Amino acid sequence: MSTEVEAQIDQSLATLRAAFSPRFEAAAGAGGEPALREENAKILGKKGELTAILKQMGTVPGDARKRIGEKVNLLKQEVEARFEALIKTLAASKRDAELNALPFDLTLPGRAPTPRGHRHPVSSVREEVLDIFASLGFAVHDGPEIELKENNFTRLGFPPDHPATDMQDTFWTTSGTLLRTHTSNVQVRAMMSQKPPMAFVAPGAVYRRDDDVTHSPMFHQIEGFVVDEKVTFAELKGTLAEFAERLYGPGTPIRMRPSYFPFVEPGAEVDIGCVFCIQPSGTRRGCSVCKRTGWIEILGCGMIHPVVFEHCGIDPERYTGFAFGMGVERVAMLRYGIPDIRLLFENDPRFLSQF
Ligand code: FA5
Repeated sequence: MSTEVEAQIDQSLATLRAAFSPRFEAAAGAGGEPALREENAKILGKKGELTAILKQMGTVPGDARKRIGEKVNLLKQEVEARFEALIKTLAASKRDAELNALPFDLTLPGRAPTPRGHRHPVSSVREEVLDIFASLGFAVHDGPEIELKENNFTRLGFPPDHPATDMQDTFWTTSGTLLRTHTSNVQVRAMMSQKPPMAFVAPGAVYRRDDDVTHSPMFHQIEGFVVDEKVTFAELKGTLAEFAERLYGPGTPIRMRPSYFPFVEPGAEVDIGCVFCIQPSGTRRGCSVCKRTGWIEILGCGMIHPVVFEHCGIDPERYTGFAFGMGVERVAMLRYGIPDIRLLFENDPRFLSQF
């Protein structure tokens, strides 16, 4: 009886051994991985064929059971190994198919590259100007846009009803503060909070009731100032001449015309040789931009007035200093040949994309 069972089990094992691999291959070929797994479960699963054979083992006597047990285990290992190998083959061929498939349609028309953003011309010019002054030893100083009347006007020597206060036509807030009309407020704040020597540039937005092709109600200035013992007008001129050459090119001349600002004495306006009508010979013909003069004004400057030093707690007997202030939009307009300041604030991509 037991030999009969043993022979029967042997037979079943032999049949299964001959069949499992072709069955796996057929299943994988027809239905891929899911079919292969299903076929595997039919053999090795809880109700699988090999499991059923194992259950018959109980009826086999001791020494035969050991022999058959070994055979069953061996076959189980063969089935598992074949199954794993086929799973790997399927995964590899799936990946090959993915890699070989064209990921895009070569016949589609190309897509134009997305245009890259870039700095606004006012920002580029501001950075350029600050870089030049940084290389000349100036540090950057910040100041507030909402300011006290004292720092914007009084300490700078504007008498209460001075026409300059009117001239600058200020935006006042309801609480009695104002939107600064120039970056000269930073001079005051720096001198009140620290001791000389100092060399600063102060960039920022300023506000005035102005609105035409060369004037905007909000624009940007860069203030520069140096305070130390024995600072001279010659140093002011040398600094600005160096700045003009670096910004507008070698050989760009500057000239200084006497001018009045309450916070400097002497005061001057600085013109640069017109960059639009310069001839190869270096002479300037005169054009509509420079109003036929060959010169364009770029900034105001002067030696800091002793009264300003007094108002800020700095000894005017010991210290002298110079200051200058330029309009960044004005510098940008000259740099890029922009005829109307309002173009700089409209944010029209057709305009901005040209820079
Ligand atoms: C001043 O604002 C002085 N604080 C400059 C200064 C500083 C003088 C230190 C002496 C010592 P002014 O008002 O001229 O000066 O303005 C300076 C520059 O700002 C002008 O040269 C011009 O380029 C620019 N600017 C003036 N008003 C406007 C405006 N409404 N829109 C655009 N730019 C302007």
